[in-house]
Amino acid sequence: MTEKSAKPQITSTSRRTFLGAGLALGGAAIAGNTARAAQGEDVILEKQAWSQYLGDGVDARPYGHPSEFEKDVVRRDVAWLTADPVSSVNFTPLHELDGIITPNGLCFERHHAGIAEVDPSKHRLMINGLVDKPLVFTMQDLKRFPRRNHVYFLECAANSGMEWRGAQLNGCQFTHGMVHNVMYTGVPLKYLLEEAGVKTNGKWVMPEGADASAMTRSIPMFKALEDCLVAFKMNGEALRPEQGYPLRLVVPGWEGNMWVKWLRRIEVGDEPWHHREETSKYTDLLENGKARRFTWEMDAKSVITNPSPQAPLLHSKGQTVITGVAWSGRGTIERVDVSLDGGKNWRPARIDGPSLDKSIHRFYYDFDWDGSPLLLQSRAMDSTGYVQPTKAELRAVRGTNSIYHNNGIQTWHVMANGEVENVEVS
Ligand SMILES: Nc1nc2c(c(=O)[nH]1)N[C@H]1C(S)=C(S)[C@@H](COP(=O)(O)O)O[C@H]1N2
Ligand SMILES: [Mo]
Repeated sequence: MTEKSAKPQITSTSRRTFLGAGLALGGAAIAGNTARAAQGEDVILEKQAWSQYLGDGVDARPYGHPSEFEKDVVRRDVAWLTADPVSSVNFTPLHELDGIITPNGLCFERHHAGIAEVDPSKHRLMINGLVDKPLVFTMQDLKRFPRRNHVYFLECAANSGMEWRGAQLNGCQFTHGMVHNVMYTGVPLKYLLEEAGVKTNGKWVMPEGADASAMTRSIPMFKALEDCLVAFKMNGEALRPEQGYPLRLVVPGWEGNMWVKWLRRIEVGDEPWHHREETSKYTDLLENGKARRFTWEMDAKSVITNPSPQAPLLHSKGQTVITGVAWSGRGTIERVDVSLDGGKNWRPARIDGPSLDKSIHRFYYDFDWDGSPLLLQSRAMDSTGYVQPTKAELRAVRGTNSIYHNNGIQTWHVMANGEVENVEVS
């Protein structure tokens, strides 16, 4: 590890737009910090209402909800990205989560035509096209096939897309929150294709959604047979309507757009369809005017979730936990490094919790903060040896016209008062 002393240049985001709730951290919250130890002693001696009265009974909450004190832990949208909420996106509150699983009610949502409210008794899955025997399955039919359980991340290819040209959104919820990590239960698509009998010239599949957008994408047959799932459960319970109830396609490690929700049909063909979502969208315009297409795999990426602009440090120095998430569409995360000085020096972080293929990994860096400003970064390396690039490295190859597939290293500027802002270093 070489020590360099040049001070990095910081390009700060404008602080005009404070997004969402939970950000109004005036001086008060931080200034009052030193008084907390003494105040804590008073509170331990006080008798609280909850120890003097009976609580709710087991009949009060047939479906559980978080504590009312957690009411700010919600998905949020960004006003200027939401011309119409039925064709928009909201973001996972990554800075409020820990471990690797995203709770069902906090998984970000991306809809092109709103949330379809599908009656499962009237829902069917058809397999047609280049097959020996076109089939139509009911939900009950699907549940008679052998099923599998897998934890996978889903990342929208547009995640961090607003940051291509510079630091913009103040919070990892907004810069990185188009990702969730869920345990799916479903039937391998391979079994259903085998049941229908794919003809020898069947080289592609086209999943179609039952929502009003009739979302369609072309997926090569090798991927369909390798690990795609037709899923009906998330984290043990039925899919949420937002996530495609009663049936969604799971396309591990590949861009979220291909994970068709409210899945109603899979057509088998001999070539890709070149539909809207794989031509005018989800292609990356390079500097020379050519576009990359079929950029299916999600490259290794990481972000520090705490501290971050929505989650400032509330103490002035001393024992401090830095934590974040890392994932790769090509396998597991082998290693995450953390920098406190904008990428000059790197130290290995500790990966904790399950290390699963194409799943989010949780990392920690525990250190003694001296109270001085920090330029925090994290850098992931996946099981193929691929290392997450800096934003400068990414722009050198891909230019600045892109929206999709921004996996560049994120920088958070932690100020001496504990507040954090989105910046870029050069
Ligand atoms: N039927 C259908 N499937 C869809 C979409 C949609 O609008 N309709 N959006 C896609 C996009 S762009 C993404 S990123 C993911 C988002 O999944 P989520 O809402 O579970 O986060 O679903 C994909 N599948
Ligand atoms: Mo997406």
